[in-house]
Amino acid sequence: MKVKVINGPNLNMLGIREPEVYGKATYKDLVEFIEQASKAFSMECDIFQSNHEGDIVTEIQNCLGVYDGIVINPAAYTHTSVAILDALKAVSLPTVEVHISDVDSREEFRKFSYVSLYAEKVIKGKGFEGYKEALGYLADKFGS
Ligand code: CA2
Repeated sequence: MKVKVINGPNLNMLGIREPEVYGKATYKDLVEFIEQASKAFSMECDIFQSNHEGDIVTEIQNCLGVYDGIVINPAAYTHTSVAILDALKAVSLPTVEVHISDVDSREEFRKFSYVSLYAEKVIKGKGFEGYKEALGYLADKFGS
């Protein structure tokens, strides 16, 4: 199976600022972690990061007919973006939402997610392991 992993704004800053919230590992470390995890599940996996809402919408649209599932950490757009929710609904692919931090135990505004209105599974507060769990969920679903 083929999965697209999409990371939203500022996740490219991992390891550079706020290590107390997001850990010390860098975005490059995250990419390597996801690539290793996808190999362990014998999946094909492409990883995309953008700081721009429209680019994320386009990337989701381009998944149609190419990927079997999506793992997405929409970052701050989680809490604001109807456009990303609509794009996910439009392509209608199995989607897992991942958050590195436990958004429920942070500020009030992080408790609501537009993407959760579509995602079939949401993983919060498990650090990089959350991405592995998300890939494992899709691997189980497709029996890869
Ligand atoms: O916990 C997560 O994965 C989040 O999606 C991360 C977003 C935040 O807006 C969500 O509420 C929860 C923020 C990503 C920013 O990442 C940074 C990493 C290092 C330094 C600064 C920001």
